[in-house]
Amino acid sequence: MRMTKKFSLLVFLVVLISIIAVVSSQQCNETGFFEPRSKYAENRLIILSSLASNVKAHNGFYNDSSIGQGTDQVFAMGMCIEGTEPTVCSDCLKVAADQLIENCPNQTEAYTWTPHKTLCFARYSNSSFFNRLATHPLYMEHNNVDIKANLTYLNAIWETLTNRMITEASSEYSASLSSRRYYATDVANLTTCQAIHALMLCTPDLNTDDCHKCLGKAVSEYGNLKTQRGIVAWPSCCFRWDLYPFIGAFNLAPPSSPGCKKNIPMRIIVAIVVATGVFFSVLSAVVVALVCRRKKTDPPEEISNTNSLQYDLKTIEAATCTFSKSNMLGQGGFGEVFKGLLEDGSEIAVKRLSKESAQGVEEFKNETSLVAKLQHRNLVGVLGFCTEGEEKILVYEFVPNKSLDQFLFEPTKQGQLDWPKRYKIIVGTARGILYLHHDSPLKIIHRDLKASNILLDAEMEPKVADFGMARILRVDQSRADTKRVVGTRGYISPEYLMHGQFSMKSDVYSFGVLVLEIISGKRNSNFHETDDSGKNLVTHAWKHWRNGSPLELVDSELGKNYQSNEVIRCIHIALLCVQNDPEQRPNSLNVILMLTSNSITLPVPQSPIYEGMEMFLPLIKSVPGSINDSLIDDIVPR
Ligand SMILES: *[C@@H]1O[C@H](CO)[C@@H](O)[C@H](O)[C@H]1NC(C)=O
Ligand SMILES: *[C@@H]1O[C@H](CO)[C@@H](O)[C@H](O)[C@H]1NC(C)=O
Ligand SMILES: *[C@@H]1O[C@H](CO)[C@@H](O)[C@H](O)[C@H]1NC(C)=O
Ligand SMILES: *[C@@H]1O[C@H](CO)[C@@H](O)[C@H](O)[C@H]1NC(C)=O
Ligand SMILES: *[C@@H]1O[C@H](CO)[C@@H](O)[C@H](O)[C@H]1NC(C)=O
Ligand SMILES: CC(=O)N[C@H]1CO[C@H](CO)[C@@H](O)[C@@H]1O
Repeated sequence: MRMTKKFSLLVFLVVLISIIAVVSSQQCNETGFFEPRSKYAENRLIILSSLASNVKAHNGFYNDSSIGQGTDQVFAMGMCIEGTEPTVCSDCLKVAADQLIENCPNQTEAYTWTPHKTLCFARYSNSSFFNRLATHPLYMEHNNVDIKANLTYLNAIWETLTNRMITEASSEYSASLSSRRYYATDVANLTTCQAIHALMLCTPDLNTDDCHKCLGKAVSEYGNLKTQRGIVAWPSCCFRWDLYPFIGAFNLAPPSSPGCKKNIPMRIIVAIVVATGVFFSVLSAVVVALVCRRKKTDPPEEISNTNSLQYDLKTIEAATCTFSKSNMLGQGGFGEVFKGLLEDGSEIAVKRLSKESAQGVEEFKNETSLVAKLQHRNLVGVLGFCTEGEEKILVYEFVPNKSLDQFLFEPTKQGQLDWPKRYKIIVGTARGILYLHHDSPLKIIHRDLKASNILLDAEMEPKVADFGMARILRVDQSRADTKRVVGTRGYISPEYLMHGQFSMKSDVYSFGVLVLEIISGKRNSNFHETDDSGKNLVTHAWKHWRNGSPLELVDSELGKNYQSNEVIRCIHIALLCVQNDPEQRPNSLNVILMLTSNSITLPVPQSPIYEGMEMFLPLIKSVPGSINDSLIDDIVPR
């Protein structure tokens, strides 16, 4: 009984998502426009409104030129992929026609390939286009995530697959059943649990040669980019691929490998809804309200709530190709991080914790469930966990754009960070920290804020990663184990480094360092200025501040393209954050206020230089491991 209810909720969510996630691949021809109340406008509406029922009545393909005369005549075509059920086909064409009417309000010509429960096609024009190859305008869409594979190998697989499919799709032989349909679907294995699924389709009015040409052009248009999913289309043909089977073409057939068990956690679905925007967050609020209401009337559901955060190891292994090297994103402080792809197509990041953590399984589950409740647009979302045998794994939302350090300190990428983007990253990061310190139910001290822990999403919005690890790994919250300082060289506040004392003010210190790095484009940890006796970026910034030349600090990559008062204010705030005395540093709420309101007068910063620091520097320098990312684990304070 309970299973049925849960299942129906899941179905409801899936339906909800398929309704809201209709992606349209339509192109309005910007070469000609008609008048709003013309005869042509009227005829177009008539022909598009009846297209769905006409295609349904004509076995999945229909063309029409019977409406209007002369300059008012409208030519239209509609079709679904081979074998689509008539009602599914007509539903798809309704969506397609609606989108053409809505998105191409006055264009004389347009087409669309609409993936809605199947793939369907609609096109109209004021001149006859039947039997004619048309490769304008182009529609192309792909995600920005590359297929992770050996490139030589991938190119070979891709070429074999697409050539095979073009031949298949454009041959008369594939023209089957009731009418000629140039159609092919195919799969090419990449690894034991990854395969490229692809579809090719031409409109049936073309001849074989034109279909062949059209598909060849679509494949070469996409070129050597190899992203995980995408679509390239023209008015005459369409090429679509994905690492997973997609609706319509593969009818959501069981996945190619038996090891890849289907298991879509509810939270992922909710997460997708949330990620889709403000409108959808309202919807998800409804969903959450539904779930919560159900929980109240149905107490045993509470237990399965923790379970819904739990992933089986099988699912994680399938998603990451059993933690393959090609899926590895990096080595974090607490274990390796992998990119994963779930079967519903959603992307995750998986942190496989090092086995040494002595944490008990129940504690781990409880703490992770608590940390998973922390949700903010400037935090990387925790989706769940997996514990089986020796494994302890955290599952995170996948953030596409890599980490801040990879932009900030890479000569080839620095140019992408103009001042408005850097400013947005500073403010967003501060908001994330404010949430952790003040607004979240747990009041978390991050303890390891640094550029590599700030991830950037597709809009370059920063998301703080790796928070709550002290809780999850059961490190004492109020005082560091005096033998173990967790943190990264260059970002650790003096009192933490020297005495193992940490507080929210140590995070504020790290934030200050981060801001100086964002402004200067230089790392605090391996900062070298030949003419400067100060050993690091903080003292360098302080020196320029005192000399009245703060703008000397600014990354030369920015040239003169920044607002100097905004930059100076940020440097000022950063210097307040790195003051030696933790009491003097602002808290994160003040940091946000100072960043966002110019009417607040900033206090005069005190020196960041810790008297004992100089003598400590040789020791810090001798910390083994990589300069950039090493965790200082075993500095024993004197
Ligand atoms: C179709 O419309 C375009 C502009 O809207 C016009 O230039 C062209 O002459 C029209 N063609 C026909 C056959 O009516
Ligand atoms: C087409 O419609 C858009 C808005 O719907 C309008 O801005 C544009 O001027 C129109 N173009 C012509 C040529 O009528
Ligand atoms: C768009 O316009 C171009 C050039 O006029 C033409 O070749 C093409 O067939 C048109 N596409 C559609 C969808 O009508
Ligand atoms: C990539 O694959 C090709 C062919 O399968 C192989 O010859 C080559 O050594 C591989 N390269 C790497 C870096 O693994
Ligand atoms: C692809 O992989 C699946 C499952 O691993 C296997 O059943 C199938 O035969 C493979 N196909 C090819 C062409 O190797
Ligand atoms: C199925 C169908 O209606 N086919 C027509 C499409 O248009 C061409 C050109 O006008 C006709 O010859 C077909 O009969």
